[in-house]
Amino acid sequence: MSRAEKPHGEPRVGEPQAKAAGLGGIVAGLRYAWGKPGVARGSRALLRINQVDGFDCPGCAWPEPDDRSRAEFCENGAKAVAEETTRHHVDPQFFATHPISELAAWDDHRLGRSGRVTHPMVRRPGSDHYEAISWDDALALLARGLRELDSPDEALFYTSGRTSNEAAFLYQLLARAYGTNNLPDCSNMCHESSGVALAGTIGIGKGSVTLEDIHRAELIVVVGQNPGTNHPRMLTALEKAKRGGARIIAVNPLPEAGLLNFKNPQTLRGLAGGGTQLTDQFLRIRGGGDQALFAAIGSLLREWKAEDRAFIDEHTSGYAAYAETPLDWKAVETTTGLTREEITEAARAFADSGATIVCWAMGLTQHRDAVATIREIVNVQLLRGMIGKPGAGLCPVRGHSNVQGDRTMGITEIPPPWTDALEREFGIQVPREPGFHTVDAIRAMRDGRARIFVGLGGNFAAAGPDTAVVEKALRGCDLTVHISTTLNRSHVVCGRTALILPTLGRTEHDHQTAGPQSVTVEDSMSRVHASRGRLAPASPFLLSEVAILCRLGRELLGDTIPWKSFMDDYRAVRERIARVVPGFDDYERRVRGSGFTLPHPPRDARRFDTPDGKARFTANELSTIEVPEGRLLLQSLRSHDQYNTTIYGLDDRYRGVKNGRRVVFAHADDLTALGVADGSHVDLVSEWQDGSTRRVRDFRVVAYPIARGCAATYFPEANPLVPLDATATGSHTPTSKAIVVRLEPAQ
Ligand SMILES: Nc1nc2c(c(=O)[nH]1)N[C@H]1C(S)=C(S)[C@@H](COP(=O)(O)OP(=O)(O)OC[C@H]3O[C@@H](n4cnc5c(=O)[nH]c(N)nc54)[C@H](O)[C@@H]3O)O[C@H]1N2
Ligand SMILES: Nc1nc2c(c(=O)[nH]1)N[C@H]1C(S)=C(S)[C@@H](COP(=O)(O)OP(=O)(O)OC[C@H]3O[C@@H](n4cnc5c(=O)[nH]c(N)nc54)[C@H](O)[C@@H]3O)O[C@H]1N2
Ligand code: SF4
Ligand SMILES: [Mo]
Repeated sequence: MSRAEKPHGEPRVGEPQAKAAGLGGIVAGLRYAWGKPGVARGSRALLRINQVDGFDCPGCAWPEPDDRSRAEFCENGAKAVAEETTRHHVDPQFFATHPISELAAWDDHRLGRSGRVTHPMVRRPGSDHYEAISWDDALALLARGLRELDSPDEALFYTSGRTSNEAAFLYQLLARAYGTNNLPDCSNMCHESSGVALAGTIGIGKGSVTLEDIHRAELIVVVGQNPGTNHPRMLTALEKAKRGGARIIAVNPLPEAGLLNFKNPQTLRGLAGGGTQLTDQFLRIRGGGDQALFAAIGSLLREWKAEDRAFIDEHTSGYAAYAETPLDWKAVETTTGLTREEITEAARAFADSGATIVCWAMGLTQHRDAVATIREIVNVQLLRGMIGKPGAGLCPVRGHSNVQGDRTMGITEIPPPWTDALEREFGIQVPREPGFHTVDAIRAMRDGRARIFVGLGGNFAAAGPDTAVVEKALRGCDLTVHISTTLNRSHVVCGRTALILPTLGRTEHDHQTAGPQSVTVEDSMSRVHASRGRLAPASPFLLSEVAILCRLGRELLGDTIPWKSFMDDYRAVRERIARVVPGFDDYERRVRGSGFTLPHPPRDARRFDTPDGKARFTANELSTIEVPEGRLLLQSLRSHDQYNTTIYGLDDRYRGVKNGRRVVFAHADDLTALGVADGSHVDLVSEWQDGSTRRVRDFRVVAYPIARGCAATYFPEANPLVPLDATATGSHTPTSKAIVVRLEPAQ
């Protein structure tokens, strides 16, 4: 076992909450924010979140409304800011005290809580300690390593979704000018399935709704998403829609607090009152059942002749083949765990609605058949003509605050459509073969085909699947480099030589030769706006992401690309983005104020950039995940007290868990059938189709109102259970929501 096991004593389990947020939520956020950085720094930071002249919340990618109230943030935004503005520092003395081998045994909570890295650090071959290094030496070491590789394809350039547009654009430019498309990113583990399904059907891999559409919808279906924890301000938008008469359906194996009832902390009524009952119908679906659900809804809509014929005839192709797909109700009921009546009621709501939005997140994308599932959602929306219509559309709700922008800026292993323009603009040659996505990047390191790993943010060691394989892969590298804010596991599961390059966070003042700098980001609804940090940096030795990349670019590639001018004034970067990336004309001017929304042809004009110019219906074979007798389908999800691999605390308030993360939720009847007692301790053993098993130890069993046949535990503790080869068809996303496990008495 490479991770410290059972460090926190016994978790306490109480009743799950039926309501999200309210005063409790905001107090929890503020206590967290103010406890850490001190009242003045914390409140100053919070007042600047999501304001027109402030910084973009580093939390999630949910958009800001135009009428921003003064306190436009949520509990988790406050926690994300507190994490960045912490007064805990990881300095050279820290590393002198704690050898790497010791730190590798700490859990993610303890590592993250150690705080902000203050100096560039190097671990030299054979040493068990990081030591301080100058920026010049660190970047020269990295450039030398890259130059000495046999091929640029032996280097990996990973990105996590907090990186700004400017840094993302320069990073892909640097990787491609150097000669590789090896740009794996967190999207590969996140919404890739959405991108693939949407690009193949509506011709663009992004959602088709704006925040205004959510407010105007008649029906909103929230599938495989837990907004109360992960996109808290989405509840405000749902509440507004609800007040306007919208109906809301939630589809989830768990009755998540925020989906059922919401107390809006931004209003007096929400602070004191009983809150809004959000959900009209809750479908407690079996994990992986969503493809069948939407196939059945589509079938009913066709049977009822509830289609929008004019839309189908004018804007779509493939209807005939889709309409011929047979539906086996028995299989639908088994796969979904829902009754025909429940599904019919939901289909009625689709038939009755003149403006429907379907929202989804990881509960759909991290399944083997994720792409087919999302295509079935597209089918249903096409049937009813729900694209390019106010109050209607497709809404994949993105995770990291700029993950969508990073993709727009070319962070993908596939050369972007504007590669020719990139080549012309910078006089470079870009290889046309795709590079490695995340899972292939792990394979390449494992097999010695990749030798240098560079991470622009993120925590690859903890976020990736099959932890034992990932850790070995990273340790096998000649060099691992992390451009990071806070300490994390990937710093201590490192290559023979390793660098930590500490960088500014969103909240911090970024001063360059031309003066204070802003960066820009894109939210989940394609709105691009500026973000400017205001606080003093955590340490005088930090460089911005842009500065680090420009200094590396100069060192590695010389001044054929004007790195120095980019670093001095980010407007020069935006000027280039405007010339290369479609939709960014007049970037500098338009991004001021509350920003601008990028073009989206299906949303704006019912135009579909597919080969035949039509939105495509697809016929998808219905497949189900086989869960053998005596096994459960385990999903790994987020607690209320974490941001991905950053563990803020050990409680999961809404689900009634305190002081512990090693818990596994399962239905009481399943536990009885398995002979496992509520409160007992088990090992989780995953079974993969090649006969291999993987084990994590000592999880406290929690009887929970989850769908039958399913179980849930937290990410990243569950990651060792996900086999590297268990990926979604078509998108290569690890199937973190569908792991076949057996429970064994804790050893
Ligand atoms: N506070 C906070 N905010 C975050 C994050 C965080 O860690 N903390 N992470 C950010 C990131 S990167 C992302 S991608 C998003 C993630 O946002 P979510 O997707 O909401 O995150 P998860 O916790 O993975 O929750 C998945 C939800 O899907 C449900 N689910 C699981 N399997 C199925 C299924 O088969 N069918 C259906 N219908 N539902 C299913 C789960 O029960 C759970 O409610 O949040 C972002 N925002
Ligand atoms: N089992 C399982 N695995 C999963 C998931 C799951 O649901 N289940 N979810 C997947 C998903 S959706 C995602 S998105 C990935 C997340 O994978 P990653 O994006 O790799 O992980 P994060 O935990 O978001 O990265 C956190 C680290 O980023 C650094 N950081 C924070 N802010 C900044 C910044 O402004 N700049 C820079 N340079 N660094 C910064 C900090 O050092 C912090 O430790 O995990 C995936 N893995
Ligand atoms: S909803 Fe997301 S972006 Fe908005 S304040 Fe909360 S964490 Fe930040
Ligand atoms: Mo994500």
